[in-house]
Amino acid sequence: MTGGAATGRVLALSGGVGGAKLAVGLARVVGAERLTVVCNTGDDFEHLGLHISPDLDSVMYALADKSDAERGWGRADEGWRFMEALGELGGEDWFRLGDRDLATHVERSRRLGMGEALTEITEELCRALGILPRVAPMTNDPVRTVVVTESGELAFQHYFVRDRCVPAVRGFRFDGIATARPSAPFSEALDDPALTAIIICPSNPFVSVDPIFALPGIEQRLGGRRAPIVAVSPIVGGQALKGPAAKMMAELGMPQTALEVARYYAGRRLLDGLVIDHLDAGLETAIRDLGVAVLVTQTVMTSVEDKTTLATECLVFAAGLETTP
Ligand code: FO1
Repeated sequence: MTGGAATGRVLALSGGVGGAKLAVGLARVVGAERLTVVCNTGDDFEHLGLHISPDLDSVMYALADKSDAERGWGRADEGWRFMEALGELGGEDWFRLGDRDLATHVERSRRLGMGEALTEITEELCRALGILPRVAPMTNDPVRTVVVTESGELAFQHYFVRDRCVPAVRGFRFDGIATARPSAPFSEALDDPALTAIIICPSNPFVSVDPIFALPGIEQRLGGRRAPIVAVSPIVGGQALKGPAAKMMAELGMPQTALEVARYYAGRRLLDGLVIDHLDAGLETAIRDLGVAVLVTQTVMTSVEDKTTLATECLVFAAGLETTP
């Protein structure tokens, strides 16, 4: 690795499954004390009397090497006896909480109920799980993503899990965003003079990254940044690697391409460089024409080596980018 990225601090902005994969690579490359991973909390919801933070969970389990590789969410070596028993009782079983995973939600909810902040609870859960990089919610304040669909408004997890992303999307709303304040670790990372790269993980731009950008003051603070912003496209060859990003783009009347991802972020001056897959190499010139630098590489992460390689490439790429605040 070259330049500041080898010594400076790195801020990663992440949603759930895809973001968690790159976070694992960054954690191996950057060094724990120099990495902060800020997670979307727009997906959070209250369910069965518990507070669930799906993106924090996905990132924590991935960094602790406890996530289920096939599902991408939840814990490996999981049991489902709680869900079976809940189903027998006629309870709500569309959102699957594994027996081990349940412990996280119970403990987090207990502490929230005692008045502790999500940031501190996350820090302690991370400590207990042996996670060294700083993992933080984007805010301690409640923000809830609402998906506006052709069949009405749906709370995010109802749209995503219960209704399996079937209703056509018309737009999004982040309830609570106007009064939400960035968490202390997020603010500290942004203000850190040693910050050398901001990495937008390959997460859904509309429902994973936008809630983070929509926090009051964040876009302006990013506009005055010194550190370059590099995003990894979550769209590869016209498909989302995971989740409904491509389907959402089509329903919103946007072409389902990495070029459109570049336009989406760069239109708000929130992008200096985009990492795209070899499959999308044909879009390189068009993305450069937007004033966005491009790195073409393998972005599909299957093995730990893929995650580490992509993380290294993102940081080297960022180190080579000039920014004009
Ligand atoms: N995703 C699903 O598709 N089905 C589930 O039943 C489900 C349960 C679940 C429980 C805890 C948790 O932390 C995440 C869970 N997820 C589930 C994943 C989650 O809903 C999404 O991946 C994210 O919200 C999108 O980033």
